[in-house]
Amino acid sequence: MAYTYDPQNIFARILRGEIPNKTVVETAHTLVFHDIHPHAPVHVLAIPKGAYVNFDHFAAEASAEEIVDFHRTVAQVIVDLGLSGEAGYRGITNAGKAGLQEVPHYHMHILGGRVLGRLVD
Ligand code: DGP
Repeated sequence: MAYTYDPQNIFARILRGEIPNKTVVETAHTLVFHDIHPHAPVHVLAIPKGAYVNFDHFAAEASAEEIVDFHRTVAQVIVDLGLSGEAGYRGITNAGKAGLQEVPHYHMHILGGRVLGRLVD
């Protein structure tokens, strides 16, 4: 599969420091920041720093180091924000047209802080 990445997408611009963000944590390969339109008391976005359009692009082409860094960072944020264990959370990634993806840079939404609705459609 050939993936086309738009370097002008909003998250690329955030990574270049052209648009401000409320950072939760930044590592060598990953940035986690607060969603501008939160759908829950906790709603953060985790993105790899590399130029990947969606999950399947990231999983297919990122290095093992990037993939491990991303997931370990997300796991630490889940703990640090008090979502681990009983509290709970939801991790979601939208891709393409069917997934209603708005920003074409791979991101995982992490939501928590309230009981979330069921995924119905
Ligand atoms: P998605 O539909 O999965 O592509 O969701 C994109 C999310 O990105 C959406 O929840 C709103 C958020 N978002 C869009 N623009 C910005 C921005 O400039 N800053 C931040 N922090 N979040 C943004």
